[in-house]
Amino acid sequence: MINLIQNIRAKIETGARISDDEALDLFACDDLLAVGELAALANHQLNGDKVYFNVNRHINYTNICVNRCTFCAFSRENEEDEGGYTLALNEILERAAEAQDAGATEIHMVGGLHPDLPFDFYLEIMAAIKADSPGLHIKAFTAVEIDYFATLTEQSPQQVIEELKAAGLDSMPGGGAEIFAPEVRQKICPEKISGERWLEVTEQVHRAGLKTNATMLFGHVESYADRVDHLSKLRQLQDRTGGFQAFIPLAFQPDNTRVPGGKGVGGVDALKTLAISRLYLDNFRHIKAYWVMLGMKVSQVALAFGVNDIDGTVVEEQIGHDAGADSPQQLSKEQLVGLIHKADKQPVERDTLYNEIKTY
Ligand code: V47
Ligand code: SF4
Repeated sequence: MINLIQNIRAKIETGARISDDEALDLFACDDLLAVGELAALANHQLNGDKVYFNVNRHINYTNICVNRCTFCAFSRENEEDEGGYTLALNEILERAAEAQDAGATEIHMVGGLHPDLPFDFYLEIMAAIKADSPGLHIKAFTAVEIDYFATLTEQSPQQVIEELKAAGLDSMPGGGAEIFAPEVRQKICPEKISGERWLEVTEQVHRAGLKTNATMLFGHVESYADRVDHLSKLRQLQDRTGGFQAFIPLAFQPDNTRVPGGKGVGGVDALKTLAISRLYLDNFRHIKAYWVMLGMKVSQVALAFGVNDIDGTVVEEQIGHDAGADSPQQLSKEQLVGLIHKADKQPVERDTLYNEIKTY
């Protein structure tokens, strides 16, 4: 164990890459603080003491979804199901305008794969938000939606991406990645596009000039080897495109879900996973703690475990809260700044593309 930590330290200090086997050994390592210290060192080399946050608003336009992933407590089969909804264009615009008035720089917009909404609806949303609230960066959809729109319109993903870009899409979040391994996907999201397809579509998005994030849903039925495989595929894609901005490990919330044996994530596993992500993904500049899923306390401690981004104000979150997340619905800018300061770090408000807006 001592050898493992010493070897990884030497690699971090010389900028050498850690191997898949070393990443697996780190997952098996009981010395959480040693792993965290290495991740903090790697992060410090990249980002110093800065911790980024942004002022944003999530909008989930519909929870009607043809996929019905077993880990998802948010989705409904149709509008008649209890809690099923689809927002009208004017409701989406109201939320975006409220966000802009509250100082937001970003709209984060994703939703279910609705069986009846036409592709034009999404183009209309993009164009209307841009016309109404031109200051907002629209970060929306994932490789899963792009593939769905391509099927819907009988076009290639490239054509769909170009149309969305022309209508106002500025970048994409990192959802839908889950765990790439096919055996795991079979259990948690059998109807969703394969991991291979997620990577392929994301590569096309990067080639079209849009930045995206990447996520990993962990703490359900996957093994450590599945996590390392997931990280490895992301590192390889990032080597080819450089299009990823942040990596966001999403801690599985088990309430109201249908994952057989899915149990959720403890603090130790969450911190170790964030730290190993920082160590392994040497070509990702940012590792983000998504406080909605991790909770406020683990997110704050994560800042000493290699994390340099703590997401945003969020305002209205459904996906995690429907699955039992006990975090607040939103945080104010002051709460985020306070949380970062108390971890002895430098809070920096950023825009979606990591341009610095203000240092606190
Ligand atoms: O793809 C669904 C996950 C994702 C559950 O890119 C769940 O900046 C935990 O991708 N427990 C959507 N997670 C959220 C997402 C995201 C969030 C914040 C920032 C960014 C970004 C992206 O939420 C889904 C899925 O992986 N999810 N159900 C659940 N029960
Ligand atoms: Fe649909 Fe996304 Fe939920 Fe899966 S995670 S059921 S694709 S909304």
